[in-house]
Amino acid sequence: MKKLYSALMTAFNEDDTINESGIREMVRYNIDHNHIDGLYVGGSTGESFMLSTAERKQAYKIAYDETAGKADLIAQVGSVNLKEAKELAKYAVELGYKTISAVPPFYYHFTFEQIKDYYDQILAGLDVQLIIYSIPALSGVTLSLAEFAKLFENPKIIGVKYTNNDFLLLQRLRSAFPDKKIYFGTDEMLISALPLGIDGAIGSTFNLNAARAKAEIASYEAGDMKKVFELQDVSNKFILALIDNDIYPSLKLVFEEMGVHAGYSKAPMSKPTAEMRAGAKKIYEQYIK
Ligand code: HMN
Repeated sequence: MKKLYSALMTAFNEDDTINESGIREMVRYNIDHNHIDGLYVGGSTGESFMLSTAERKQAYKIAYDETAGKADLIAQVGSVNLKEAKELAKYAVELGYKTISAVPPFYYHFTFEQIKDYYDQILAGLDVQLIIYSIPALSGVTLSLAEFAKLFENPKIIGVKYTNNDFLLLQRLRSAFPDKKIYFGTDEMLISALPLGIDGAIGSTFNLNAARAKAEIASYEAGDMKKVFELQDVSNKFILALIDNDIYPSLKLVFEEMGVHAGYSKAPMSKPTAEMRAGAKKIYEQYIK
């Protein structure tokens, strides 16, 4: 059965400090209402690359406590500061995370050897499994099939969170590595990834749209492609409306409409304007209510 993970958001107060109760409410909603298989903590959706090391640790801890074993957890520890990535990985493992994930080191156009060494160093001495976080559009790092093969030689590297619309590479990865886990990360293209044998999906919009995504996966498994298309079509209207309204703050605004106090996004992300609030209310009424 394919798994669905929500990419957990980090709730902030208006002054950009972490809002602990907001994170707890979103975790609970995912568990109690979405019956989600797992949470991806500290990724892009968590606005993690704007957090201090201490704040990233705080987010892992809150998510771990609130989940209380009721869903799988993956801690994204990647950082261009390798020392920070290692410290975060160690911390997550000490908390009890069984799986971590890491974006490749970015910004400086590192060589593949440097990228490989980064992963090996993060994993050295830790009893944990790792999922590569491949998101070329944001990280600027594209890994080839041959490079994935070299990274996968490390038995602790069990798969990839694939946020990339290169479906040829996705198909080649599935064919070459039937035993590695592949979690797809472009929610609006789930329909195209399902036939390529993904193990599941991890995404931001599942926080609010899990029921529709699960129904899409179930329809795919039942062979009902007409239904798969219809469900993806509604999901895409919802996702594109969120993107138009500024996705991360808007996901939180829609949560607020549902009575889940998800707080704010952190600057330089926008604080909601009256127009964004009105947009989110409309999205809620049209697609979620
Ligand atoms: C994470 O790292 O938190 C997310 O899982 C990333 C995830 O792949 C999302 N990508 C980005 O936010 C860049 C998607 O869920 C994305 O938000 C969605 O497909 C809408 O474009």
